[in-house]
Amino acid sequence: GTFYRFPLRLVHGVPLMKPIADDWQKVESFQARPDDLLIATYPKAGTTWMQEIVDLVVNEGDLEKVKRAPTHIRFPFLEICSPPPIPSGIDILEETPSPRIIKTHLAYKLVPKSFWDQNCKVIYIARNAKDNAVSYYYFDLMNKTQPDPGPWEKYVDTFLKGDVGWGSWFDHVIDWWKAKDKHRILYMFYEDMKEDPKREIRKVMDFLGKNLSENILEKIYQHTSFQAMKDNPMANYTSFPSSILDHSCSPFMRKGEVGDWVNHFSETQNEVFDAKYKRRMEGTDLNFRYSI
Ligand code: PPS
Repeated sequence: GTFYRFPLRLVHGVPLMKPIADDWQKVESFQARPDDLLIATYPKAGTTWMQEIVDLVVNEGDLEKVKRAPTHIRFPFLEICSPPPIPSGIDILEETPSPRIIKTHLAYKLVPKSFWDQNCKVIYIARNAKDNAVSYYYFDLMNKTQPDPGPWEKYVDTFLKGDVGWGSWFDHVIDWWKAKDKHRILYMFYEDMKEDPKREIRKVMDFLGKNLSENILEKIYQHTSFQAMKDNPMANYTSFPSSILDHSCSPFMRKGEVGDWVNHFSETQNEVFDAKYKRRMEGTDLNFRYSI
């Protein structure tokens, strides 16, 4: 039913869905293990794609092994606290044997301190703000735990204000960018992955200390293409309860492209966006591409 539509509550200034905020103590005190790998993203930046790549790198291209379970089971979602039948991420993680690969959308400042105490590796993926906003809009339509996005005409404003689940895109990408020099963080871009997937898969292999053959790299590349993942029931979220993710509103594997924003942003929206963007990104050396 549509009754979920959780409201947002601020946690240290970051809006999170109410069940996550209510259970914050549990997230904050989470105990990371040294061999945990964290895949961190702003929502809709390429999490699922990276999860599939990482699983194949870790399992050295074993295509059968990565079909063992759907994405949301293979990679526990740290802070998620969904309505039943989905158990909380923390409860699942406590039962998960090492080495764990953990998904999070948390802003850098909200990541449980134990990840840094344990010197855990993190793979962060960032996506250009305009495509990220479009993707998030469609996701808010289909994900019944998120606040209703309202009409697209207003959504760009909502997104720019950071009044969406997990907060401001700007704070997210900038704070993680600054953090990458302090910790073992591989900072990746969705646009780079689209431009040259094999080059980017190699970066992941290097970061994880896996020296795999060209043959295996080719397999990973084939299996993680947009079309292959869209057709893969273990990667396309169709096995998730449809009361929460309603693929009839918008499929999880929607377009998987760079530059779809041009089909959505009006001229005015684009001007407003660019002005705010300039203000927020000035002084950073963080650069995004809007087409490839
Ligand atoms: S979530 O809910 O935050 O975990 O979503 P996330 O996986 O981060 O983002 C979903 C978007 O990523 C696209 N996607 C891909 N693009 C290219 N190649 C592959 N293999 C791939 N897999 C997923 C997905 O289609 C969503 O983007 P949009 O623009 O909405 O299509």
